Amino acid sequence: MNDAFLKACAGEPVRPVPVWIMRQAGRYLPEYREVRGQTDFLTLCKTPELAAKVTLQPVDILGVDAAILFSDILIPLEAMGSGLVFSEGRGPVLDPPFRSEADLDRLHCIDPESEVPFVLETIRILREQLKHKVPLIGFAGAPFTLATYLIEGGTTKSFVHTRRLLFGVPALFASLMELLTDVTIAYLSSQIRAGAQAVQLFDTWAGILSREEYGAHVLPHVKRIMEELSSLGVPRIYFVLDGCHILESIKETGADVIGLDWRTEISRAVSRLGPEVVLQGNLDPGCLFMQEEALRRRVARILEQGREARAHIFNLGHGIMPEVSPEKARLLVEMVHELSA
Ligand code: 1CP
Repeated sequence: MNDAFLKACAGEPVRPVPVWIMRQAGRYLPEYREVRGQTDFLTLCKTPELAAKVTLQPVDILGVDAAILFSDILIPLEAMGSGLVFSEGRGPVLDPPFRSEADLDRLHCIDPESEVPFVLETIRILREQLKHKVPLIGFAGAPFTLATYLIEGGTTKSFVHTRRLLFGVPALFASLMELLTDVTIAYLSSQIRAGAQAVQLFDTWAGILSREEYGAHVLPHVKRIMEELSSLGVPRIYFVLDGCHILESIKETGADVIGLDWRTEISRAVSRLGPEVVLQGNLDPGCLFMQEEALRRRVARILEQGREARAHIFNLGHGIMPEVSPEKARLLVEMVHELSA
């Protein structure tokens, strides 16, 4: 098996630098659209054979150094007792939204083996199919990011209901965060027991908070997740979008690998956090619209900065966009390998 990704996670500066792409299985791939054309998104997530099939697509088509389980961060919320639909135009809808104490009674901590068995079965199938290929990454949404979806009832730009609860009813917000932390620990532990060889915690929206608020309302929970998972022996990656202002707090979580978006320069992250950090990232997803030579220069610059860290895993700074050509994505993977060989 190609274990470059796992070595880099463990702090070994491997060459060529391993690369995978956030949201690497998805709509930019015609092969994904083909499978998705036969079924709706939730059914795809809940059918292990199909979820495994689309997980493998980017491994075979792009040549990435890791596979990431095909699922969604919102899946455990449905198992907790929330309604969940993915509507074509509006994105995810969680109904009814979480707004009061009474809403806490509708939700429970999940038993992954009985309530999301399809996720664990997908992992077992994938470990068998990936045996001679690449490692498998499991993942979950972090408590704050999950809380925003529950409270807003879906996607948002203003986060008004989340802010109203966090600042206006902090005790209730804290109870929800505690519950989501318990769920995340149970969920990721089960994924690891089923065979996930690394886990990534996605905290997409935590960057909307100030450093003070992040430290008070989010950091203790993420720290608890990292601590509880530490004995399971797999690397823990933590990704925050737009987290430049809370970088030191992100390090305090205890994650093994810190995922950066494109706004946080790798060199600056190293000078702030020290040369012992292991970093993942951080090409602007928009760079995949560049011409080949311009793209190559960007990739080379990121690889050069990555050498300042203890180890570096190449990735985009956020998910790949559906409008990107698969050929460009394949070229990116090839470039990373070539330029860092
Ligand atoms: O129509 C479709 O095919 C559904 C589109 C889609 C896909 C392909 C959704 C709905 N989720 C996914 C897969 C997915 N989501 C993966 C699969 C593995 C891979 O990376 O290949 C992963 C890791 C996620 C994670 C995820 N879902 C995050 C965190 C990462 C990030 O991008 O910030 C978030 C915030 C979600 C919520 C979600 N699910 C789907 C959509 C369109 C969204 C975003 C909605 C929003 O912007 O609020």
